[in-house]
Amino acid sequence: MSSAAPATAGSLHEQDPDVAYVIQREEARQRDSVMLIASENYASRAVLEAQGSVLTNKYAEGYPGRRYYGGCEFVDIAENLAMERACRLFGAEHANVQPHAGAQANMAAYAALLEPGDTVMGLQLDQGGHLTHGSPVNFSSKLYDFVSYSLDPETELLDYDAIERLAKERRPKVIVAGYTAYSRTIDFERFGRIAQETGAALMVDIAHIAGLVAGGAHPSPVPYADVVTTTTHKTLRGPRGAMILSKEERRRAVDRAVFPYGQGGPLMHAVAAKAVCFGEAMRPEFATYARAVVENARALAGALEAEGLRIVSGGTDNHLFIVDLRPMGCTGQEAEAALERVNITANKNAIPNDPQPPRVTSGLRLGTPAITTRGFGVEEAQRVAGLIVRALNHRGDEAVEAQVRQEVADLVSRHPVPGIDR
Ligand code: DSN
Repeated sequence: MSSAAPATAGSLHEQDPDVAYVIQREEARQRDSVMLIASENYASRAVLEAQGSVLTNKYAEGYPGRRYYGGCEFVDIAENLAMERACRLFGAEHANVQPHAGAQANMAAYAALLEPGDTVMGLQLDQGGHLTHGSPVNFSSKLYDFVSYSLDPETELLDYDAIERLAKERRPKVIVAGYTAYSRTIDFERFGRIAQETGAALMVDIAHIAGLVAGGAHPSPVPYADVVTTTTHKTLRGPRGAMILSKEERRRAVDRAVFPYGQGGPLMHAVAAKAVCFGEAMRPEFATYARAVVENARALAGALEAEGLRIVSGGTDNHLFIVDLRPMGCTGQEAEAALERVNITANKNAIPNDPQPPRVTSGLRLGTPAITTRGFGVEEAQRVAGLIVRALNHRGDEAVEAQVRQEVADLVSRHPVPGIDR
């Protein structure tokens, strides 16, 4: 008797060895390298399990208790858990946990606060902003009239007086704060005052620092911002995805801007994994983790500076910093490739007012969320600095690169990765 059931009963390894191979090799790459990409982290086994669950099979357009599909009683529990935990974790009045990614969260936040053509202020991309903060190649600048603010060229810090002057002159409807490559504490209270005095709404994108905010290692924008967007997979150490926090009065506008304006069916497996992540971030050990991320970033930056490299703005208060490679006669592109050869993963990054084009750059962005998750402390961070300097100073010297690769292997072998090594 023939069966209509598809022949898909086997494990991934049995059914599709090609894809199984990719996953196995990527696991090994993540385990065997020193991951210094500031926006990456290692999610826990529990987060991975929730995200890899049968919840991926479920359609749930709408919101808990108000769905367009039957059978939502269990995914409703997951979404309510995620919303309640997000609100408790960040002290927020409302959380929308459906955005698929940071760009979608920002698109929805703009839609909730703006009409097409309205004026918005955001930090220039090459100074540490984000594509969705008004880059000419992104929807944000096509839909809205973006006015960019920049860093003080001398100090490479946010210049709040200049931001206030620009806001008074241009009267934006929204001011965007929160960045992808800014290593200093952001004064959200001052941003709140500027927004209030100029009649703007304040939107803060904490995609990078959300875990530090949750863990008390960076001040929170929630008391001052109308809307806060974040991804959930960076310092927050959850599944790939995003969310929007807002005041209660913005709930309806935010929810409608996510669904039905910008998205269809939510990814309920990701929503459940976000609930797991928020639960983990509420534990006391997460605050210890957040502090350690910052300590490690300071140790790494300090050790590189001691070796003669220039750190943009002179240091870091958070999980990342930008190294100006010009004193080494090296571009960001060359540095990224040289580090990759010794199993240290980082990304090239523009320094403020970079003379090099974006594909080349004069800088490297380094971050410590992932190495801290696997248990590196200050001593290991300083050791990593030494390895980076050796790899860059001797780039192309195969013997030195082999030695550095061996030292990287020794270092990572002593620090198992949660979610990969059991
Ligand atoms: N791509 C992210 C980062 O690396 O900072 C921002 O979206």
